[in-house]
Amino acid sequence: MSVQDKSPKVNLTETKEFHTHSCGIFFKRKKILYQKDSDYQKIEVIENAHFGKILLLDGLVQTTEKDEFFYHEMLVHPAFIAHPSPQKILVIGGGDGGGLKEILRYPVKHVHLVEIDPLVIEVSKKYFPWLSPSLEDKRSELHISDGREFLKHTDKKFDIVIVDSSDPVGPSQSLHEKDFYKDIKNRLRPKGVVVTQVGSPFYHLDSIAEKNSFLKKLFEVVSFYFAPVPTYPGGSWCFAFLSDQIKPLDVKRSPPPGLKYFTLEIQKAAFALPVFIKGVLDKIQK
Ligand code: AG3
Repeated sequence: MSVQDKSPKVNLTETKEFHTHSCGIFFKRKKILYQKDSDYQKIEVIENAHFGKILLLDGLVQTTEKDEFFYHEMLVHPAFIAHPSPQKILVIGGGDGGGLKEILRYPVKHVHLVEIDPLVIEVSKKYFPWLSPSLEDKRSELHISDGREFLKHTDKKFDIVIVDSSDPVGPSQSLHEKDFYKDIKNRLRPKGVVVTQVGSPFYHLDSIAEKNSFLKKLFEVVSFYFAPVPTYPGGSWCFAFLSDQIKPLDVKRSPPPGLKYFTLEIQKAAFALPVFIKGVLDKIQK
């Protein structure tokens, strides 16, 4: 079936994200809703006929109105159904509130969200108000700080830590390094679980393999899983589930109602490793 562009032939301009030097994704813009250089990065919100509002940081798509549920549900629910009693939670990054919205579906006691860029929070509250009520929830506490610094200074410990960083360039770079995961590990309560996004299995497999090798030295359980995210490079995204005691397929509860993607069957399926990835990850010895 051929794809027909039924959008009106007006002179729309486009926003592009390059995934390599020769390919990427483009969005015809109905409107630029916001554009500003913050102290950390270029923040943009545009409107596209198909995806609705789209948030980009330094030109990289972070979240869209239409497909955010794939990423945010898969970032949060795999850990939350595997942990015996998730009460105290830390989110590093994720200032748009999308991950927090999923976390607050559980009866958690307290969620600390550490976002380096206050403008990301402000812009998300204004343009993505369906994500951001979570930022005002009485169980959430926001910290404007670098995740690395927060971990160095906090004396708190957490049941689940979610790392919702952007790509390993710009302000998120240090959130992809071994020392950062060491610091997280020191802040875990017994049976603690960490989930972090690690990139596109198609484009970033080398960096996923590198992470695998240092993560395996830190955690007993290092399990990668996958989810479709239509607007991210390659359309499929990879996450790492890390723990010393908890295994992702030993599930403790059903997911909460009202989700659009995640189910118990998805939990099982998501951790299956495709051949080309398994080959690369298995090469690394403990
Ligand atoms: N954080 C992961 C975004 C990675 C997208 N990468 C890219 N487009 N090259 C998303 C934050 C949403 N809460």
